[in-house]
Amino acid sequence: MNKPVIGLGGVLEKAPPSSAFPTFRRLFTNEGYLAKLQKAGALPILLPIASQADLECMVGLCDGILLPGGPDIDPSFYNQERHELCGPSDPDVDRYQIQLFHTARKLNKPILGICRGAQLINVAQGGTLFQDYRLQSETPILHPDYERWDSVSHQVEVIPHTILSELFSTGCLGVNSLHHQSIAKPGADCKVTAVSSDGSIEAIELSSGAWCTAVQWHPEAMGSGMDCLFEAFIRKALS
Ligand SMILES: [Mn+2]
Repeated sequence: MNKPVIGLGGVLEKAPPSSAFPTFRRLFTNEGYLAKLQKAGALPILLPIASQADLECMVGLCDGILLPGGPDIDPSFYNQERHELCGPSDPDVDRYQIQLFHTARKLNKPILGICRGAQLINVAQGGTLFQDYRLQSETPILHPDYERWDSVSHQVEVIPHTILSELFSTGCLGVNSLHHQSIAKPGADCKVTAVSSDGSIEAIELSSGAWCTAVQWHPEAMGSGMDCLFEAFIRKALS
């Protein structure tokens, strides 16, 4: 069987003091994404920051693009002043991943967004974010629930007639929750596909172009019940 190549937009981080090269910046991703993609039959590769021409060549070699979790997007990308509850950002990574998203759309590649990836897709489409989940609701549920990082933290209502509702044949899905920001105003063509009980947008899909679905939770950290999301992505990458 042909194995599709999935390009990942990495995150930049300064190497920790314990590293042999503590002053270096590194591009990395977490193993969970790679493991789930490999389990679904894909060949994952990490894509570096590059010129537009080189990025188009690299994305052209890929059958799909995964936009993973990571730090908060700089609020300037959605025309807001930084709120005190907003976490640290790296505008270089934001710019690179937004460029990667637009390049993948231009080349009609399927895209899976996870956590920050979902927020990034929304921002790239002109939407906005809540800079902290407590700014959305006066009675929020705990979205940064790090104790239950790999198990169900809260339920989401899955909107009918969406990619998610076809994949998970249930209107109510238990998900983990490791985010402190969330989608506020959906961007162009961003259709909301899941919401939590406090009104937080937990998933979107794009209503135009190639298959693009994005979730606010972390399916790569959950059990095999979430594998169908990666399998659906890989089917689209193969088609
Ligand atoms: Mn949540």
